[in-house]
Amino acid sequence: MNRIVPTLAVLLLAAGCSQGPGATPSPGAGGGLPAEVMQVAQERGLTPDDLVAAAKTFMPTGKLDPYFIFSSGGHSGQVHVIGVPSMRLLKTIAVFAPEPWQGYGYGGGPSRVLKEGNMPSGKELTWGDTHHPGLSETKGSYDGKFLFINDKANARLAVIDLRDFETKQIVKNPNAISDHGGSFVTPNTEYVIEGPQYATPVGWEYADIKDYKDKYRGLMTFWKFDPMKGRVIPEESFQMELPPYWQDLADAGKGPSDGLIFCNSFNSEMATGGIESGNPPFEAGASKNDTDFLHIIDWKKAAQVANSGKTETVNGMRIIKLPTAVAESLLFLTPEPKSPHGVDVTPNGEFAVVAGKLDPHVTIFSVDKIRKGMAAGSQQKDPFGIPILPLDSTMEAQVELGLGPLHTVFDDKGYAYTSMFLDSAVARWTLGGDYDKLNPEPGWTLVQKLPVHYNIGHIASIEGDTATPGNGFVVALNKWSTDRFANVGPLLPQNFQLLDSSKPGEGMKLLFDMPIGFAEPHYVQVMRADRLKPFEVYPQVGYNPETNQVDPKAVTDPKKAGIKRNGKTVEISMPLIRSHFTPEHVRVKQGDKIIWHLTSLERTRDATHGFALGGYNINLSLEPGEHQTVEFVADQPGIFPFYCTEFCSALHLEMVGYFFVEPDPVANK
Ligand code: RUQ
Ligand code: CUA
Repeated sequence: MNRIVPTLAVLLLAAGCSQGPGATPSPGAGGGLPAEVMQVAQERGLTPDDLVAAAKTFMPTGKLDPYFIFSSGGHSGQVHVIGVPSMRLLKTIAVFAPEPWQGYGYGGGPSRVLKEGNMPSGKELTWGDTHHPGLSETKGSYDGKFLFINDKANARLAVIDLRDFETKQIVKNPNAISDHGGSFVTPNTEYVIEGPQYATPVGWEYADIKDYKDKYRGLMTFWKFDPMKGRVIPEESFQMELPPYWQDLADAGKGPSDGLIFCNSFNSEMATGGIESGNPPFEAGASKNDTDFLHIIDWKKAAQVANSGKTETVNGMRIIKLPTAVAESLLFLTPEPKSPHGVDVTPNGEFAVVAGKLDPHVTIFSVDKIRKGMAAGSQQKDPFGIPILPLDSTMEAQVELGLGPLHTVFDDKGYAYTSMFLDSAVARWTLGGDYDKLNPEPGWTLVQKLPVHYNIGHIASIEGDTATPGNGFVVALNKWSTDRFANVGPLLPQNFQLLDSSKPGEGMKLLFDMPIGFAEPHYVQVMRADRLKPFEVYPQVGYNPETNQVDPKAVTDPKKAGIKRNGKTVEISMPLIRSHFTPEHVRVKQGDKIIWHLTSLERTRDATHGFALGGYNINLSLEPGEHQTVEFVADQPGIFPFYCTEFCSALHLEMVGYFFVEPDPVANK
């Protein structure tokens, strides 16, 4: 054996993967470690670091991950739930796109949820570009109750209930078509914020691009959230007009910055493109100036102004117009280095960290200085009359990190972690101010840069965007994976890399690569698993996840199963339990309106049934206790078996029935 063996043994022992009490390993060469470990390491060419990484991430069967990643699914329109540190995919939640496994969008309640998100014109939308998941918060910490996510392509917001991990509501922004700076919540989830991206005329007005400055606007939406109902209340929500500067990411203040929202912009030049007509292309026009504007919005005051009626209602939504926002001192600007991307508030709420794609620094703004500037006002104004607080009056520090800093998260040891897109690295640096004492290095200092593979976008740490971050792990969300995985053709997966950040002195280490073969996740949040208390089965038989109540039409008593005809409407009441639907013969006539109530009587965990009706594009997932109603017109005559799509028992294949649609002789003449 070569000299790697004793090193491995020591490392494995240190990592706690020697035999525990009760274990009966075979005696091996490595100080009590099974000889097989050494042999495998030799055969596979594993380094000591590899073995430690494996020991830190391996999750034995039946053991549970202590953290959950809630990941945007990018333009798959979904959300993914992943365990940390095992990086096992636990669930995909359908949000903006139909998904048959969950019976999402194939009849039943979820189809209604999807429909709510259609365009105001009625145009159907069946995909979304999810960017930023936002977990609900109480006092600035995740409370494990709800998850929100935005759709950048169509300006929509979805509400997911973490009791059953299902999408309950999609709201279409009534006045905008593009969003980005959301979703994120105010510290007690009073509002869910949906910030804008590409400016357009408000509320589907048509205006030529030559009227850009006068007619195009950014629009920040404050969706009022009712935690008891678990729904956004559009009537109590409001919007605020912003200048057409292409607002980007945003974050809500907390602690001393509670009440404020910070929002970047990257086209304060108001470039309007048109390369084909000899104009500077957007990429040049929108990055001409050395600085753009960090927007500071007083949302608490804005809510008061909205509620006092100083708004204009457009398409049912109250809007604080830009002149009102200026007159009421709701909006301030301060310059920030050119083409910024992320703005992230430190856990103590004292600083906002801005990372500029084209600037090698992170710029740290002091909330105290900003508040003083807001109180004093400024003679300097932008073309819309918005006061500009000079950069030297609001900035606290700058830290030079390298190329392409994008986003920053934090831990409980006074460190910040910034993703470096162009460098393909994660930069760890120290926070100053009150954080200065927490770690050995002086404040505002770069301490490590760890290469990642490759082109990192967002970054996440344990609850690292809250008032109470943890520590131990950082996740790098890499856009490119290039050579990290086996070739699966020219469309490559993204790469989530798990980093060990638990030992500052030793620096961060790479632990694990997880291929993400389902569109580009932008942001993720990592939450402690013990904050969640999801249902194991629905709490009562007949529970309708759409309403979070027992459905009045639920068939909780098998004796009430049956078929009722009323004119041309046929109502079917169908309970299901292993391994039958009752009734098994459903006879209707072509052209009948069908209202089909299905109730799972199961109380056993994981005893899910499906309900598939071939030829009618219907497929439901009925979890234990769940009730759903499907409505459709029996417009195709014929004999259609309906069957269960989950292998639920030994007699699963027998869980079937026939839907007889008797032809209408007149219609078929
Ligand atoms: S944004 S990295 Cu929505 Cu950074 Cu994608
Ligand atoms: Cu029920 Cu298969």
